Amino acid sequence: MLLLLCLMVPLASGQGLRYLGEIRARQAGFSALYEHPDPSDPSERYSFALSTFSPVPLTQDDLLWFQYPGKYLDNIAGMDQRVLLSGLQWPREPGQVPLDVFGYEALAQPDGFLVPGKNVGGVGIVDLSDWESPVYTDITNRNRDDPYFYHRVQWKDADGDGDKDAFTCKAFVDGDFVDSAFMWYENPGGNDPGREPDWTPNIISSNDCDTMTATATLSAGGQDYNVIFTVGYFNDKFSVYWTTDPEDRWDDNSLIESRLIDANLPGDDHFFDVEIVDVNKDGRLDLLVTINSVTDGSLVVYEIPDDFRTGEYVQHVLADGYFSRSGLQGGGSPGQAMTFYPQTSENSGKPWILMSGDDEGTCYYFSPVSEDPSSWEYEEHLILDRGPSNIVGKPVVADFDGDGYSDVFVPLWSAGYVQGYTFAP
Ligand SMILES: [Ca+2]
Ligand SMILES: [Ca+2]
Ligand SMILES: [Ca+2]
Repeated sequence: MLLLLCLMVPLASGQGLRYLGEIRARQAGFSALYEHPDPSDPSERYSFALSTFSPVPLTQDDLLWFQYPGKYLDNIAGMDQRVLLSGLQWPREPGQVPLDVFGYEALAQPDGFLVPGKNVGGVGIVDLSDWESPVYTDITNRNRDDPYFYHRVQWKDADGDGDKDAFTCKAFVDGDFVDSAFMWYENPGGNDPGREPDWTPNIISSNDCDTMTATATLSAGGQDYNVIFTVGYFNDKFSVYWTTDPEDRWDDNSLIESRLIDANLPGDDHFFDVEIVDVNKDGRLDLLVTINSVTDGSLVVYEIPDDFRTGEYVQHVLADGYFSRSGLQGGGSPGQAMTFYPQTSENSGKPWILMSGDDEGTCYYFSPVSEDPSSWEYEEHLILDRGPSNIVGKPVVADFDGDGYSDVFVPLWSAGYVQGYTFAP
């Protein structure tokens, strides 16, 4: 018991990161940075959304909103926390919708997950043009067919009509049975497509991607391609998709190609998430990937070859040995990882990495040991350890108050808090 009480206090936060405090937030899951257009004050540049969820069937969940948290770094418990939406079904990662999609500020909120009674998901658009009364519209029509869940949306014009369509992956999982699709929903255009339900679905492929995606522009054979990397957590596949259409259209499947990058994970390991970033600062983009596992999860990099279509993706393990302590079936570690700079103006060197331990109940950051591009060595810093039976959600990092130092918020799902940290001295 004493040990547990000790663990309730954040452990030594590693050099440079300072604990600020915590605020109550029940079942805090995925947080998502939101950048306000044209802020008048540096502390009003960022807010963050936070999905919360209960796995209990037939309950309903909230999407929370933290308005200008940079104004509250000296009073984390007093942060401006609001319920943006209620009535969701196990919501996954919220995402800011680019302003040019609808012409107003909006979030995409995918929802639904494994448990019967909560597995009928969709993708909702949250119209934020009136902050006092957000309007939710399901563009996927969750009652159309089987109970699919959704995790993330990318915005890209698939059919060349000038409006951006919603690329996503959906999955239906029942025991060992998986049915999933990489697909896009066609933006219907017109006056206000963000208020139009039931966009037309277009399936690109089945049983490859089921959860996360990331986009990049890559050159190969003297040509630029806007590519989409896809994660198959349940399918155990990690792939890249591109179109050979000269106008970058994705509405003819015969012109879409894909390449399986890796499908050789051992045992109960699963691809979790990917960020596309030049990790080792050699001038070439890399894939920062977390591999979630019950027993030996890892943080890895795949170097993107000169030709992403044909070359070899060389893997480097940055850190490993993470394991689930939640006691939950299907639990694994680590969760998601993202790059950042502790001082936002000093961004010429290798980026640092923030990583959630997920079912390990931890959160970490990693600093590069060397600026040598051939070095993949990192020093691991433990930010917090809530002990066994704890799950930590997706953190968010940015300079929220505009003082030049990055600040970090970590959702503690089981404990029901969001903790704040800063790299400011
Ligand atoms: Ca379109
Ligand atoms: Ca690189
Ligand atoms: Ca700051």
